[in-house]
Amino acid sequence: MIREFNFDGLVGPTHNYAGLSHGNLASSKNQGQIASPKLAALEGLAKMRFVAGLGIGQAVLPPLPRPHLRLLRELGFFGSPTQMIESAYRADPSLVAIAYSASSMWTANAATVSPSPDTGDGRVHFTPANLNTLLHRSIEARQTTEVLQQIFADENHFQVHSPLPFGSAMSDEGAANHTRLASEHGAAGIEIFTYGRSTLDASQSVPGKFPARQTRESCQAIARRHQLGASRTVFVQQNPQAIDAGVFHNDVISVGSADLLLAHEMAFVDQHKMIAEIRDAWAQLSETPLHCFEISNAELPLADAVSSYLFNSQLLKTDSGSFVMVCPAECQTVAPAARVLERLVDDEAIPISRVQCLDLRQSMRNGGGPACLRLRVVLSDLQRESAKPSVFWNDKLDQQLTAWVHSHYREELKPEDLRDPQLIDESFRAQEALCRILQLDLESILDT
Ligand code: SUG
Repeated sequence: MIREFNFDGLVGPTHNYAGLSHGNLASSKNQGQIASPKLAALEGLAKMRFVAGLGIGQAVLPPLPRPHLRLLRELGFFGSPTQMIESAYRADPSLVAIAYSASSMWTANAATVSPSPDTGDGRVHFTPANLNTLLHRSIEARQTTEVLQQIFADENHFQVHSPLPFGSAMSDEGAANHTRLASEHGAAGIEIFTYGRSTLDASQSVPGKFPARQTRESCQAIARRHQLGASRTVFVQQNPQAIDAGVFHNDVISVGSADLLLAHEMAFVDQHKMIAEIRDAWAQLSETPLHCFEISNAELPLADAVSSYLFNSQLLKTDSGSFVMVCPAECQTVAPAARVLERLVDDEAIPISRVQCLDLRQSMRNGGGPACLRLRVVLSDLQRESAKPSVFWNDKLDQQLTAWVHSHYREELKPEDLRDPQLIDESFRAQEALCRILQLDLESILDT
């Protein structure tokens, strides 16, 4: 059997609101707020528990160790970790926030993943994202590569590539800009790559208010590395108007899984043409229908799509063949979004049988909804058995992780708390304890 596993990022103990992501409206708006790392981590665990309870594959990825001391050293700070944090804080507190960022929780940005039914060599391919656009995210790339290599070590089944070369031309944000459609998870699929700009084609690179984080060239490179057939890949440009309205990743404006695709009408450039291209690619692969629905701007204005994060939902295909849609709780308070959800469930033509809103406010305040918090990996039984068993969800892991959060996480973290020397040890001790639970080798992940 071939199933989808949702690898959720555990929220790290230094979760905070530093306003580091220009173009991500929630991150800018909440800069300086008091964060609760404990609540954030517990909200994340509650989501995993819910998804696992539906019978969907669930697993975890660890937070990356923070502070990232190598970064501070590379920026010219020296001495003990305490000395480096203190001198960096005096030079510029935002450098400390960058070194401490818990942004690895958004594992939709960890990598792009192509499952074996799609790849030329029948292995699962991973390209860790270089996250080149923002410094606090770019420091994830090497550590994520190491984590994925430890979990998916068996080269008979998996290939974990290196991230694409750093530099603006190859900017890559991972699965947040990648959608896989297939009649069922185990069937051959089409992979839709979304990009904001092209470095070679100036007409696709009109500068906007906010950065376009993904390039067409990086998408093409990943498709080549993953050995995807040309007739089964579609490259789609994000609508620049949407990026300027706060759609910094495509998963803020469209979502797809298996044979269902939902997109806001302002998601893509030449949207009608692109949807026709997706339908054509689908028709060559499958005789079953592709359920593709566009939500109009009249029904859900772009600003409400961004504030509710409706498209950042998880579409989970259950054994019955219908979908459960896991949405952020904000969809209940943004009236047009609440009405869209009602319609999606009521409409017989749309295979969504249930909507579940979950409270993920701690992550949402940094622009990370349910879909941002997970990386989808489709695995056969044999592949599942070949991956590291200790990262897969079960009741025991749930209890261990819950206890771990309660004993290592602060209730509150203010921006100035990042200067507190005790946080360094606290954070690394939490990481050591977690690596023992997940049986990961911390030394190799540290990237010192
Ligand atoms: O890259 N926020 C993340 C949110 C990522 C959401 N992921 C997806 N859409 N898949 C980002 O903008 C904010 C950190 C801060 O401001 O402290 C941040 O990095």
